[in-house]
Parts: sequence; structure tokens; C-alpha cells
Amino acid sequence: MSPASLDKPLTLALSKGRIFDETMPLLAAAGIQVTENPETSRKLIIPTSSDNLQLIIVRASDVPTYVQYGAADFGIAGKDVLHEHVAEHPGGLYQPVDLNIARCRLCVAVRRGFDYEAAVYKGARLRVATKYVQAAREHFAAKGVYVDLIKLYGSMELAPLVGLADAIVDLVSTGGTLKANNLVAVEEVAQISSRLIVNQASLKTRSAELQPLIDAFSHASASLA
Ligand code: PRT
Ligand code: MG
Repeated sequence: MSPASLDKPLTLALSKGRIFDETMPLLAAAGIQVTENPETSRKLIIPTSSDNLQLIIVRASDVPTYVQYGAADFGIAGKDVLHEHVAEHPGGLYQPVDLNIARCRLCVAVRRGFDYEAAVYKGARLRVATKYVQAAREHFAAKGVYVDLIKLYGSMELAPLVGLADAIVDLVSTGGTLKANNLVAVEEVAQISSRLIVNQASLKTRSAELQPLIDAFSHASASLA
């Protein structure tokens, strides 16, 4: 898995939205400004104030793929995304820093009124809808609960409301989405934040350029935490 070619600027893969927004202060701490806004611009390759750094804007769950194959030298991805990715595609990614950004919790949630404890206690087979199949499988296996996992790609909150599943495993930050849909979190699966990930070949061949950025991000995230 080769790094981006040497005559190109370093490439940082980000998703738009919360990860992009929370990465801007980290870049600023490294003395780098970004003028283009991916929410309004249609550009997928975004220059920065540094000639040696460009951003690419990809789906959150695609960030590890771009970095693993060396199309991006480094990237920022949630532990939720990384856990699923690494389970299927081990190797090739170095994860040097927990940036402590885009924090949330991966939770089991059910319809208000659904007696989760009783269902688990009785040994009922639960239908669980989630995008996080790997994390969900490990969580319920550790509890000794039998589950049928239903893979969804979005709007997990709908599944218990229309009888697709008894429970969901999804990310919760304010809890507003669960509340608005008459769902309650009944268990925490994991605490989530985003990590810096680096292509292993890039780290070797371009470490003189990468390491100062890794250090700046690391210091900035520690001081912003
Ligand atoms: O949106 P898209 O389908 O393109 O991809 P994505 O949802 O994976 O991307 P994005 O940008 O929404 O999330 C990127 C990363 O941010 C995730 O991988 C997490 O690591 C992190 N993060 C932090 C969150 C949240 N907080 C979060 N609240 N990701 C998603 N949510 C969603 C959650 O899935 C639920 O639908 O927000 C809703 C709940 O939010 P509250 O505030 O109502 O509880
Ligand atoms: Mg989203």
C-alpha cells in the first residue's frame, strides 16, 4: 500500500460535518488555515494555506480506506468507524493519537416501554439493527445475549418504531434524536472519539513532513480537551 507520491502535497482525509469542524482548530494550531468550506463548496480536494497540505473530503466510513491504500497520507476517523474497518481490513493503518474530538457514546437503545432487562434475562433472541455490526456482535457475545443483527446504513432510530428490530446500536451525543423518536438508551457499548490515522508507508517515507503535524495535532487536542 503505497503512500501518495512524493511530488504531491500531503493529503489529509476528512469527512465534512463535525469531524471537519472540529479539525479546523487543530489545523490552526499547526499554523494552517482552510478557506474553502466543504458544506458550501462542491470541491472534494481542498487546498490549505500550506503548499504541502491538501484535504480530501470523503464519507466518514471511507476515511480509513483512503488512508489504508495510501490515497491519503493521513486522516481523522471515529473509533466507531475504525473498529468496523479494522475488523474487516486489518493492517496498514497506524493510529498514533486520540484527538478527543467528535465525542459521543455507542449505545444500545430500545423503544420507551420495551423491557430490555427482562428480554435479556429471559434469554429471548433479540433483533438488533445497526450500522456497527462488529461492535454490536462483540458487545452481545460478551454479555452472552443471542442476537440477530440487521445491518442498516442510516436512520437506525426508525427500526424499533416500525417493528424491524427490538433494539438498535447507535451513536448518541445529546440524546435529542433518541428522545424525539421515543427511544431510550439502555446500555453503553463504548465511548467514542476520533483518532488520527496514518498510512504506514507514508509514515516511513514522509515522516519529516508528517511528524510535525502529528505532534501539533496531538498537543492541540490535549490543550483543547
Ligand atoms: O452522515 P454520514 O452517513 O455521511 O456518515 P456518518 O454519520 O458516519 O458521519 P458523521 O459526519 O455524521 O459522523 C462522523 C463521526 O462523528 C462518527 O463516525 C462518530 O465518530 C462522530 N460522532 C459524534 C457522531 C455523533 N457524535 C452523532 N451524534 N456521529 C453520528 N452521530 C449521529 C448518531 O448516529 C445519531 O443519528 O447523531 C445522531 C444522534 O445525535 P444526538 O445528539 O441527537 O444524540
Ligand atoms: Mg451522520
